[in-house]
Amino acid sequence: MRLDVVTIFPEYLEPLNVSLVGKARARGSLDVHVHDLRDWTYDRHNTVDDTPYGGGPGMVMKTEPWGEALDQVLADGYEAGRGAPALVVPTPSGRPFTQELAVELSERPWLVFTPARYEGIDRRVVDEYATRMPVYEVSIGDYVLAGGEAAVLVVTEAVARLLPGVLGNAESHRDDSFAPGAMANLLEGPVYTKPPRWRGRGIPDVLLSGHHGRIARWRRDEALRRTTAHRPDLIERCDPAAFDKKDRETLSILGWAPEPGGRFWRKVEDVEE
Ligand code: JDQ
Repeated sequence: MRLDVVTIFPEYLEPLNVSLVGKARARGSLDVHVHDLRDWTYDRHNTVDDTPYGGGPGMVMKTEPWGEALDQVLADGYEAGRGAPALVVPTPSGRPFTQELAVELSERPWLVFTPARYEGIDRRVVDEYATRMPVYEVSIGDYVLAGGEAAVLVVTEAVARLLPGVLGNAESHRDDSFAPGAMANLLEGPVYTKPPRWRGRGIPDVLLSGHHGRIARWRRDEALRRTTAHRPDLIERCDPAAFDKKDRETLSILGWAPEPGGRFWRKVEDVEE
């Protein structure tokens, strides 16, 4: 997979050289190129921003440097015979970046990222490239960053670990929470390793019991406990068929009961407390 990133802070993308993404690059599964947007400015001050039409605070990134940068990055890629590019535009007003979208992006041969600063990029730039290629405007969460670079690192790491051969076998065959199509998207419960006693704290007995069935049940119950506590929305949108008899028992102990349609809904008694 080829990745191009156009930014006014190329040094912010240095982490792409290390760890998982760095290994993927070293192995040849990933070819990353970071470009300085200011290389496509021609005035003395390398201007990339200007005041917003309609007034208001802050500055907006100008059309021309983005247009020239993207035209060249795209032309170079087409010349090298790469597949169809997709543009990935981090923005707080984008569609939520999910594991499902990470899988979709990981199946593309070539991603071009446009992390902005200030109040974002003049809208005409996205509108223009959207006539030529798929454009993904993505938000990595409901909080406000100062620019898109951190979002590029997040998206890149989520995508890179899905590329064939990037993770070791042990890691790659685990079934992730949030894997699309998983029956129940539950959060994972706690994990433990040696030593068996640390600062007076032991390991749950069941994990030392050797009873694989009981261990699996305990893990499932812990997953249900964590999910109801931190992400009740995941329980509410679950297919009721995802819960077996024991799951229902556990959910009931946690204060959840099925509504008439079968979906799980928090018990009224708990809401009123
Ligand atoms: C940019 C900004 C508009 C703040 C400029 C470029 N999930 C997520 N949060 N924040 C971003 C993404 C993000 C992405 C790119 C960005 C923020 N800013 C600052 C722009 C309104 C508020």
